Amino acid sequence: MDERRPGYCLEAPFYLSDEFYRRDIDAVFAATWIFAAAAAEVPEPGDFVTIDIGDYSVIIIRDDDEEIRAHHNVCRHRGARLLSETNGSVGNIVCSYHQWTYSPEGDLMSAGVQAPGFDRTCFSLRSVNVRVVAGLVFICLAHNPPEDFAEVAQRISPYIQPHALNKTKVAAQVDLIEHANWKLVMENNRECYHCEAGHPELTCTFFPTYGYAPDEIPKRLKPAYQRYLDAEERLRVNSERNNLPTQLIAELSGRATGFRIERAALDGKGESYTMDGGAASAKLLGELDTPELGRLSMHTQPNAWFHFMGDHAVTFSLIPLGPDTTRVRSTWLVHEDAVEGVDYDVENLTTVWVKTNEQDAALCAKAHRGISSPAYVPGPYAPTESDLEEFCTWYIERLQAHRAQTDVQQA
Ligand code: 3BY
Ligand code: FE
Repeated sequence: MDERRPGYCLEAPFYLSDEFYRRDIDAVFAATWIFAAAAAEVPEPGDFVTIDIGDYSVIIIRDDDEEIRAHHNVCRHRGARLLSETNGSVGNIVCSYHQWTYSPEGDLMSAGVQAPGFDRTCFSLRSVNVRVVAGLVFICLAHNPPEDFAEVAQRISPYIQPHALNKTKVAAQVDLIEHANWKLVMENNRECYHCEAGHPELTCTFFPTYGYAPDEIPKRLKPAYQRYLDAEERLRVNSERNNLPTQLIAELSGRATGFRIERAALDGKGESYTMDGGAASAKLLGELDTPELGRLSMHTQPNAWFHFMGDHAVTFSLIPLGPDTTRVRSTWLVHEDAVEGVDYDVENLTTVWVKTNEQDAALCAKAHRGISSPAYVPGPYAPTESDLEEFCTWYIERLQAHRAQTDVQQA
C-alpha cells in the first residue's frame, strides 16, 4: 500500500485477494461511517432492517419512541443470530434459541429462569453507533468512530433537508449481486467516462460531460455541453427561489468521512431520471415548487451514492460479500402520500437506474475478470476519472490509518 503509484488503479491483490478483503472489512467497513438505509425503510416502531458486514450483522430498528437504533445481531446469552430476515417488523426482538427477549431499545426484558443475582440490565444488546442525517441512516462499527462525521452531517443537511426524506416512503428496492470487487463497483460509480458508450438510458438525462474540464470537452459533446449550460441557468433560478444550496463540496479524500455533494442540471425536461427527463412522481418532495431541480447528487466513502430530485430520491449502497462479490442495493423514495398507479408508476420510476445498474454490473464483472489475469498491470486514470484517484487515495489512507492503530495496539 505504501508503493501505490498515484494516478493509477490498484495492483491486482487489492481487488482479488482474501487477505485484502478481510483487511477492507476491518480497516474500512468496520472503521468508518457506512450508509446503511433510508429512515423510510423503517417507518414504524418495531420495523427493522439487518445489514451484514463481513462477519458482523447489525439490526437497525425504530424503537417505541420513534428513534432509530442499531444493535449487534447477537444474543447476549450464547451468541445466536437474533434476526435472520433482511427486513421486517417485530414487537420485541426474541431469540429463537432460548427466547431471550429484547425491546427495540435493546434492553433485555426476559430471560427465563436464571441463577440468583442475574442482572438483566447487564445483558442489553451491544449497540452500534448510529446517526440519522436528514433521513439517511449511517452506522459505524468502530469503538471510536471518526469524529469528523458530525461536521459532515452539518454541512450536507441543508442540501438534503428540503427533499424532506422523513416524509417519504419506499416505492421500490432492488438488490443486485455483482461479480466484482467492491472497489471496482465504487470506481465505476465515480466516473462517467463509460456513460456515453455504456448507458443509453442514463444519458437521456445525465450529461456525459460529467468530469470534463470545460476546455477539454470533445467536439462531439459540445452540443450536450451547451444544453447543460442552458439547463444550469434554469436550475440556478429555480434553486434560488427554493432556497436550495447548489455549490459543489468535494472532500473525497484527506479525511475519514470523505464526501462530495452538488446540485447539477439534468438533460431533457431536467426533472428526473426518466427517459424524457420528466418527473416520475406527481407529488413533489417537501415544499419544492417545481420538479425542475436537476439532481442533488452525493457521494460518500466508502459505500454509497445518492440522487435527490424534486419528485423522488434514489439511494445506492454497496456491501462486499466476498473479494469478488458485491451487493448493490437501490432504493427509490417518493412522497409518503404519493399513490402507486395514480401519482407514479414503479416501472417508469425505476427503469433508468435498473438498466444502468445492470449495465454497470456487466462492466464491473468484465473489469474483475480482466484484473484476474496474470497479465494485468494497473493503468492510468483519465482526467475525467479524478474522483477514482480520490477514492483510491482515501482507501489507502484508511488502510494506513488502520495499520498505524493496529501497530500501536500491538506495541
Ligand atoms: O451515480 C452517479 O453519481 C453517476 C452516474 C454516472 C456516473 N456517476 C458519477
Ligand atoms: Fe455506469
